[in-house]
Amino acid sequence: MSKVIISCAVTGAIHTPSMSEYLPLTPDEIAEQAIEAAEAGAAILHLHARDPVDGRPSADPAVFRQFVPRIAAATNAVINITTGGSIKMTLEERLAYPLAAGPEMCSLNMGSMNFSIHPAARKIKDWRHDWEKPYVEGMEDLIFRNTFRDIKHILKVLGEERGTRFEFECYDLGHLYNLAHFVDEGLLKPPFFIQSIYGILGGMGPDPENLAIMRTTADRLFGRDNYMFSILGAGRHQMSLLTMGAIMGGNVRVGLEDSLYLGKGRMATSNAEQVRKIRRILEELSLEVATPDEARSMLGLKGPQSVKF
Ligand code: KMH
Ligand code: ZN
Repeated sequence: MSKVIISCAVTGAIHTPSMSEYLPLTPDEIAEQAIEAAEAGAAILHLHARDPVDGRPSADPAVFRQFVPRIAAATNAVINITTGGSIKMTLEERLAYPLAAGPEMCSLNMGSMNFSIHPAARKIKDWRHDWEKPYVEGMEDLIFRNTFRDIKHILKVLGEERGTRFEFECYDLGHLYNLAHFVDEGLLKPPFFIQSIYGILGGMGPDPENLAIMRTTADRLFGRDNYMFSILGAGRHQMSLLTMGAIMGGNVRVGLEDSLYLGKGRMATSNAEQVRKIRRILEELSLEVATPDEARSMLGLKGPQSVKF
């Protein structure tokens, strides 16, 4: 069994400030929690930005630059910048900072889809900011756009032109076939880092059986040696699906982007708390956690030298 890569998705663009007091919003909070998560064992940090004034998702390179350089200076973790941004952003907005920075890794979403947490709005009684309620409820009528041409464009301008490699975010079985299409087009080099995602409303559900379907399909499409399997379980499904995925030989992704909880009825007070919990589980299973440099060699990353954070 090779070592297990722990990714941590620190803040995202889905949860809003009123959903958890622990969700990092400002550049200081994002930097502090990302550094703490790396110190706890996260080898990859998946990063979004938020407006420092009111915590709404932001794609502004000037905001990213208020925390990404600090994280890069304080840790050796792989910095993975989202190209997903928020469901309301244009592709041009989503790519602004990744194109300027040319990171070792970016996320790449493998298909257009419905992507929503609008039912969560019913649980919030008083919202901290005016933007939150319409943002969350508005997801019900939005499409998270990732056309074949969008994906081809990202592979070219980030992959080919900047040496960036990708966390391929696959929310459904069909997304694996989309990935295989780009392999057939000769636009991708293995190993492919497949982030299989369960429990997002609009994607496949959090049934354990789905991990086996994704794993066997990826084996058939790519060959076991040509991809690294990782598991992202949304919300309350996070730790159980990650545990199962690790036993299957997969890697794991935690973080408050994906779940605000540490366990049943218990809010996570930080990203690092979730990293420490999955690390305990992995080590109890006699699995070793990969260092950032081990993750780099497992994934064929270029190293941080040429990155312009
Ligand atoms: N915020 C979601 C709509 C990614 O980072 O690439 C998309 C997302 C995936 O967070
Ligand atoms: Zn993300």
